[in-house]
Amino acid sequence: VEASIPEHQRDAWKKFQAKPWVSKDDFEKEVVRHVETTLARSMFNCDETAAYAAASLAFRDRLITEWNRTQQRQAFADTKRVYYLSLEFLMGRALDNAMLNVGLKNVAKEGLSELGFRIEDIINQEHDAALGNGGLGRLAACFLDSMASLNFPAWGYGLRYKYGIFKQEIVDGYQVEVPDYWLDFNPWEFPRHDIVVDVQFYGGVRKYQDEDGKNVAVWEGGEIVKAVAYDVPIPGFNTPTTNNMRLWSSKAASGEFDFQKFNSGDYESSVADQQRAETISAVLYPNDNLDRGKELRLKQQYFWVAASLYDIVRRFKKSKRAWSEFPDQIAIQLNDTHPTLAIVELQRILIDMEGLDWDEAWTIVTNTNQKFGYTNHTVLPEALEKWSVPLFQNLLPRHLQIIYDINMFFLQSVERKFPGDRDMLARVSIIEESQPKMVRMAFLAIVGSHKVNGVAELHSDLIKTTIFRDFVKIFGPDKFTNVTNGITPRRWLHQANPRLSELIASKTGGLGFLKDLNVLNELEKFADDKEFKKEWAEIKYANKVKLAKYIKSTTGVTVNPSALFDIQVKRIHEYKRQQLNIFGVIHRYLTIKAMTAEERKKLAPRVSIFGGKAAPGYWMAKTIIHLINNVGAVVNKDPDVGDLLKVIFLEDYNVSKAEIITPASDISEHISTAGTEASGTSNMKFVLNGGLIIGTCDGANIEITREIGENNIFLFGNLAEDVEDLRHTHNYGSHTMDPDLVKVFDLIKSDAFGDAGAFGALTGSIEDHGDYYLVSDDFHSYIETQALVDEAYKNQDEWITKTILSVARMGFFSSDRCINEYAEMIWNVEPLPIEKEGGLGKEE
Ligand code: GLG
Repeated sequence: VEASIPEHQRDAWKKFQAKPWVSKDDFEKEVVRHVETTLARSMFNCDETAAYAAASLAFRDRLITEWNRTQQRQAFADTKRVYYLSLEFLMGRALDNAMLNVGLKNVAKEGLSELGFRIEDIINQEHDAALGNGGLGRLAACFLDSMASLNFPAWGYGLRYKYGIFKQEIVDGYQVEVPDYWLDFNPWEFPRHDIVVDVQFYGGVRKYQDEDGKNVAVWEGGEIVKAVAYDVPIPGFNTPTTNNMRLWSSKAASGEFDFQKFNSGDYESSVADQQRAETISAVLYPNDNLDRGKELRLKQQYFWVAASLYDIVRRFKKSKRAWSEFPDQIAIQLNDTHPTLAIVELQRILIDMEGLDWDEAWTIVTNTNQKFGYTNHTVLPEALEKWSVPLFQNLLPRHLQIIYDINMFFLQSVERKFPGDRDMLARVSIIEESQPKMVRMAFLAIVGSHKVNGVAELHSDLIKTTIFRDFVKIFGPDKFTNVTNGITPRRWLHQANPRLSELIASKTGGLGFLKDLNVLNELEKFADDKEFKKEWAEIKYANKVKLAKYIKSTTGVTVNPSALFDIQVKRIHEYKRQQLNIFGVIHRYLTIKAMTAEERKKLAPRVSIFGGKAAPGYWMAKTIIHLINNVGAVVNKDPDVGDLLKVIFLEDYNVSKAEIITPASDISEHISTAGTEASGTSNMKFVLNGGLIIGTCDGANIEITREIGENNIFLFGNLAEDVEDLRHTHNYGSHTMDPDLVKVFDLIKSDAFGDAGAFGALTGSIEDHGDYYLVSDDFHSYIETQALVDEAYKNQDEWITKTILSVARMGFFSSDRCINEYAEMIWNVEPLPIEKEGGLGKEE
């Protein structure tokens, strides 16, 4: 039923249409109204939490007005849309971002101050939306910001996890996980109880021929779970465009279960069913770069994909276009292989529900035009998704059949191209002939997508020469491309580092650089400007003071803001090599201990700061955290060391903490074993905030070097092309340990940092078990390069120049550039122009 108001009654609507507020008085009026009515409180019991709630609601109302207009505009224009499917959106906080993107932060600041609150305190009330693990999820969040800021008609589709990534506590040096129940109060989402999709699981497939002799497959039985939509407005920066992120929440479809199995008189089991349904969207899997193949995870994936595709198809059908036009109207980007089932689901909808024949349907799914694109984020074998065939058969029997058919047609085409090459067929088959058989999701994603991209140049080259080599031969090189990652300068410069943003604005003619980051280039001419450098250095110092205060308040340790701040914050993983960093710290500790008082005076004081979560089941990563904390406990109270070295582990690293940490770095560490980090994105954030990098030739470090110049980065270590040979010598030749690393291990083994037994597996993985991540091979080079950092830092004048030049050359790493590349190369979609007054489209 169309719910539209008839033409002749629309005048009343127009007269009373919501108008976005703009003035300080209107803002205050809205805040007070929300405190008094929505929250049922008053000025006599309005604490910071209530003020945060009311201010957020005031902004939410404003966003939703623009959101509505944007949706109307996009619906009316009816041009091609982008759907970004991601299991993770690591959004962080929304209020500060909303205020800045709509350009009303100052208004809000004054308004809140008149009402008796400091804006910083209000911002700090907000709980992070932490629906992601690390870079993959944060990339999705940056992309949403860019798509809205560039006026692309684009939606994000994800899952509304009740529990986001766990909160990390450090107890006696160990990581302890605490659930993150973040939905207590979330003013940023709009439940759409009218948008509900039935999603089917289990059951069986009945096949028969209809009267016309056509083969029909019916997926029947099993159970139904409901997907309820929750919408989150995504405001663009300095544009009325406000896009949508739609997150699905699972709910039991009571009464619609398979009644044969369902004993309706049994209360206990009816509650169990309820809970089982809600379990689907209950919790984010806390693994980064690791696939565990759990059934519930596959359930999450299908639940989310089925609901999203249903929604996309429904929207398409409203336009009454022919199916053949589907690819002209819709681009779907698969963020990693997690949403690969979308390819199968679309084929299923077309052949089983819409009655198209296989070829017609498969042409729509794949060949015709820009449709599915697949972004690969890793080459690590343990992260490549595979699903066991028996598990698949049980949960999604019809999809498994379709996958087998897709594979059969695919292998036939390979056979035609490479007749008789049986090894090739076995290598590229979507079904791995193992025990049990496995569905290789990346291969399915490649076969069903028209473009496959890596996330930095080296990574995109590596996927073509290693894991997807055969597919380049089969499909040709053009199917594979690169889109180097980027970050949104709105959050990662303007919001996180307001003083730096202001200084840049004052020299480049306003905030234009936030929309065209290449404008930063104009800073080059200030790289030797005394006055400018002084201000630049003052801002860095102030950011370090702020972090030092934070460190003091959370860890109790006093650090000197004049020391060199050396930061490594990211998920804890052996391939990211936090162990290399902490071994380097221990080496520094040994060096200091061996020095005379005179020698110590010449040393540059350093604060080594770590942060990051370990996956709960990743024992080695947890051991690394434990070692870092124990080293800190010893070093930080050693009187011989004093201010020369402090070791800090910051608990519960997340997006809002990154906003404090990133602007305070002098040097940050991006030291993965070459060839393992697909891109990295925090490397970009640190440089954009005036910090330098110590890093390996890996991921985006390589392109950062190319952009900012090799004088402005500290590179070390073996190259990706040599890694395999080195591993081979470790395993089959001799593995000689670096002598300095041996001394470090000796100290650990002397129980200097607590019972050495706790660290045996860690040191053993390097000494005795092949040193897969090349820690010993790179140790010498790492230590030497850290010494170069010490030297360089002593010359503050040159250091500051380096940081200014680096920032000036970072324009390339804006996620706006990424989105434009995706739009042009992969999606074939154009932005929707905004009419000047920001008014409604013709529908008004
Ligand atoms: C991955 C990679 C990172 C990459 C990020 C975004 O490990 O190197 O920067 O995606 O593409 N799993 C990830 O976080």
